[in-house]
Amino acid sequence: MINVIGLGYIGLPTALMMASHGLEVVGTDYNTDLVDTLNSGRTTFKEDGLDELFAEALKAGIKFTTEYVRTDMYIISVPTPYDKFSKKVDPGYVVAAVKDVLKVCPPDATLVIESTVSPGTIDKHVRPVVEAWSAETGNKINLVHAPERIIPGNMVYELLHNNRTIGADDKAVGEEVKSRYASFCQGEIVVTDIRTAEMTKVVENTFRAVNIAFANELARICRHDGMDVYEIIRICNMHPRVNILQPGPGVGGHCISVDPWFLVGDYPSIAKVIDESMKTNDSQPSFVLNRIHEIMRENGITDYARVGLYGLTYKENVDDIRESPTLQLLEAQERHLAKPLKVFDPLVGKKVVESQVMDYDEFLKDTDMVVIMVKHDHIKASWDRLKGKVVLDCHNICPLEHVYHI
Ligand code: SAJ
Repeated sequence: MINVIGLGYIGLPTALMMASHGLEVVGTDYNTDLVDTLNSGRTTFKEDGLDELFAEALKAGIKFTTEYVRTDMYIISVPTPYDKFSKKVDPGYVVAAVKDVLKVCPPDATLVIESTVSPGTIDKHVRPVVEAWSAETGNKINLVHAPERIIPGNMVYELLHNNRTIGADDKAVGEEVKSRYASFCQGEIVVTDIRTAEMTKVVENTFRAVNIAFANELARICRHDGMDVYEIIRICNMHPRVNILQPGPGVGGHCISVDPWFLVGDYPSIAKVIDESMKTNDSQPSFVLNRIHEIMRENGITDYARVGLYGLTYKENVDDIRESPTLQLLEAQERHLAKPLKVFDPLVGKKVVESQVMDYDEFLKDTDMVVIMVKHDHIKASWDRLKGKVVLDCHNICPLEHVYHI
């Protein structure tokens, strides 16, 4: 049996996937509301295919509880926030979960950490806890790191098809864990050591962050001299060895806007390119704010109440608002003591910021300028609604005439 600890964006789909592929799974989370919701037959966030997977897992007998279960394998997928000041990973939740597992697990159990951690975190923060337990009890436990790779918006597909990395102290244990993941994962599963697995995960997200920062910097260069950054990137990407990502209003989510900071925090005098890239991405919402001011001035719009931000989530077609560029923009605006711009997001059903409007009609009413912060399918379905308005399109998706870009 597998006990999955932490039923958030990664833990829940992983638990469901394993259960629906014949493994006996118990999902544990200390959040009673979340466990109650799951036990009442509802999922806790929106994701393509998740409800169907949930139904299959329920049929297969998955259980949800706030208790830790005595079993031979645990998967820990709890949050690993970072300290905004030191830029270092905060392993507090992982360490707490490991301590709780150690209270109930049998000897020789396998403890798989899925949460993203910076290289060395397991040796520095988890291993001492495990070794102290071993010294006290005379028992052994197997440590493994199996970082997830799935992208919100396409999680179910990617869980099935992505290649995976498993880092283990002991190759045989790594192979055993691999066989459990192979119950559902059709991709290649590489077994390596823990430190390498930790590093690859952070490096993958850093690669993407640096590439996005490059695109954002190009957008600024092109804005400065009136060039079309999208056309330039499109043409460059026709070169067989060039693949530049797209500029946008900023980088959000809990991965690409967070993980690269771990490297900056741990290697401040070495990780220069990464540091500058992260600063570029983090300042992108302020760059958009400046564009809003410029465009308002150009169009004689003086009243901020007539400008609306479309999109509050960190990217398209997800309901996740963590580190969202729109929230970053509103924060930057607040620093200038300005009244917050109104915001609408069709995927965010409850009010998370004061200036949020819950209805699209109401949002468009009395709005002269719309800033497309997120490219949800929802806005693409009705471009006519924006006709006659000034549009700042941060994603180059709007087909209307006379649209502004970043
Ligand atoms: N973004 C751009 N320009 C682009 C692509 C993305 O500005 O060309 C922005 C998005 O709008 C968003 C942010 O970057 O705000 C991140 O979005 P994303 O779709 O690139 O990635 P995430 O954070 O949803 O998921 C990433 C994925 N990592 C990689 O692609 C290397 C995913 O595979 C990881 O599992 C996930 O991080 C994670 O959990 O670490």
